[in-house]
Amino acid sequence: MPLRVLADLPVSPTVTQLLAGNVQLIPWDTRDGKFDAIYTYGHPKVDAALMDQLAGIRVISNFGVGVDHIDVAAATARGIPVGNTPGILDGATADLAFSLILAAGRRIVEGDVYAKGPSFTHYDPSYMLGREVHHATLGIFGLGRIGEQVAQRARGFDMHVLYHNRNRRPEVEQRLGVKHVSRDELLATSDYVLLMLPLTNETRGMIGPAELRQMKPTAALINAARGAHVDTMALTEALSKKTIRMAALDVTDPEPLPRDHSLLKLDNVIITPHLGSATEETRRKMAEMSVENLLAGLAGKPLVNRVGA
Ligand code: 8YV
Repeated sequence: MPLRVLADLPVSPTVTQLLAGNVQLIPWDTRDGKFDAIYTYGHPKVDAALMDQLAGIRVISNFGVGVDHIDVAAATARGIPVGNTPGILDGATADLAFSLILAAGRRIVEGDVYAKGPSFTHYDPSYMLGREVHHATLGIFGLGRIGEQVAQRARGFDMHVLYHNRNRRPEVEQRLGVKHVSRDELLATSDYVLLMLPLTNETRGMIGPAELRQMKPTAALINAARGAHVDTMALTEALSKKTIRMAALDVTDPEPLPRDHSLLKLDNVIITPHLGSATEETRRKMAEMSVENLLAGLAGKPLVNRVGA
């Protein structure tokens, strides 16, 4: 009998190809019969109740590094290893985060729409003035693997880089010339506030009305991590009232936003549809690593990358 893996279908053709008929992927809403594993491609919720319903599964493999949609503690308590894909997507995600910084500073998206639209009939040097990126201050919440790569890119733009982490990283401070500051100082002094940290109970809702009020009126909020770090209504209000200048978001809460959400009507927000790691090269590596994790777990072998190991 083929191994049965619950998966939020459709997965990419690359994943299907790599599985090469070794396992049968079963649609997410199916719950009958015996299951051997769970494969999460988007971010379907995997909680203790699901694990108990599918008793006997040997592994949960996630396509991606963030596992906030999976109750890892519940999996560990049940002896189920959870696999993810760290490391391989850092460069792509840092590229995307940096492109959001540039787009927010230099009004790239708005400029594109204008240049292609009916109103652009006359060049005017006084329109669409942006804010500089070079020599500006970038404040990174979450100087992990990806945050560090953003800091490295920021050096090439002569930016002053501040960061706030639970744990300081003296080696990175020295190597990249970044400065550890308090949460309050980061918010109050940064021209670009970048969220680049995992979603946990501590970080959920970390940017609310009070934090937005602490930011400079000229500042931009950049989120390339998880939408739920930010209170969406508070951000919508801050952008409408222009208490901050701009937001550039690769993630939202909820994701996607309802199509009639008021945030979508504002012209001082840029939203990309969770493209952080979406390059051909990185997606291929993510497919390979997540499939390796899945097959290892099914075979009762150690995962290539096990969360919390
Ligand atoms: C993925 C991500 O696109 O790795 C993550 O945590 O958010 C993204 O890189 C996503 O997980 C795929 O669903």
